[in-house]
Amino acid sequence: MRGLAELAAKAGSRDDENAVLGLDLSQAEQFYQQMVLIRYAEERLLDLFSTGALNGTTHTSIGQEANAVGVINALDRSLDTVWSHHRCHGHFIAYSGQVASLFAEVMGRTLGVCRGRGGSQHLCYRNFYSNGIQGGIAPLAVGSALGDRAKGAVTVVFIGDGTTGEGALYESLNMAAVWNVPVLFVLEDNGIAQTTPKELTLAGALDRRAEPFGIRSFAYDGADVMDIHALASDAVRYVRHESRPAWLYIRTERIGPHSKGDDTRSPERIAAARARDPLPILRSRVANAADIESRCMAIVDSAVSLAQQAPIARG
Ligand SMILES: Cc1ncc(C[n+]2csc(CCOP(=O)(O)OP(=O)(O)O)c2C)c(N)n1
Repeated sequence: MRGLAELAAKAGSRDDENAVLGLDLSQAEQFYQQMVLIRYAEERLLDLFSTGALNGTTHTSIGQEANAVGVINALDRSLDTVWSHHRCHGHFIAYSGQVASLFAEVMGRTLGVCRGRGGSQHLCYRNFYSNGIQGGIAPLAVGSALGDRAKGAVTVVFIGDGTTGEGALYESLNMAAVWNVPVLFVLEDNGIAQTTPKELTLAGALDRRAEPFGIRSFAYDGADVMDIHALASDAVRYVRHESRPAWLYIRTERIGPHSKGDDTRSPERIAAARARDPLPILRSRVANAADIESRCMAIVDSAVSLAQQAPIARG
């Protein structure tokens, strides 16, 4: 086994991070690389779960990669803050480029981004935080955005449609509006919360949910990462320059199950979700897509191997 310091240095090096995120590539290539990386990493996590290699549960964002990549690339990673939830791997990878640290974390290894104690849902790295309590991150995001306001920073908080049933979200919208907090609420509406279709629990429209609080809305229905990035950039500019909260609604599709095997949707409904897969939508516009896919597979292979070599976190 190699020394932990050497493994940690390899997993956390800044240069690796930029290469993993494809920051030197054209925008289309960069976004494609990040989306493919998220997809391959999450598919591998599901495989690893089935062999008992993970510590705890996992939720994947397969089908929703364009939201993470489109929104997070509209931010300044060194200044702005991201809050995420149970379905956080895509947000985390797009923010950090830390693939080995993610695998190690979810596998309960000391090399993990939270030393193997946080697991899949509780990641903390630089200005990125995730927590599995639905709605719990909304007040935390408003507080951190208020604290960072003087720096000119923007805070983004991702939520799902089911989380619009949590009262803490509305208290957060209210205070964000009253205090002029530079926070962008991003609602990824995949139409279902675990196994409950939104029509059974949510009244009213979600795209303008924040307007009664005087919060400006931006809305998109689709899976083209370029469109999402353009709209998110407008929203982030507005939040930063006006020092006001905003609401970015994205109608999206979850292709995979809620967590592992728990998909109660009909085959037709799942096929409809697959028809809006963001990867093929961008692939046709990326010249060297096959090279990018091979690179992403190699990154994931090496991340898993690195994570497997690290000691298991104990106690
Ligand atoms: C307060 C709270 N209640 C219940 C749960 C269990 N839970 C985890 S994810 C989830 C569904 C979340 O749905 P949504 O907000 O639409 O996000 P999605 O899973 O669709 O991404 C539930 C009920 C939780 N994590 N926190």
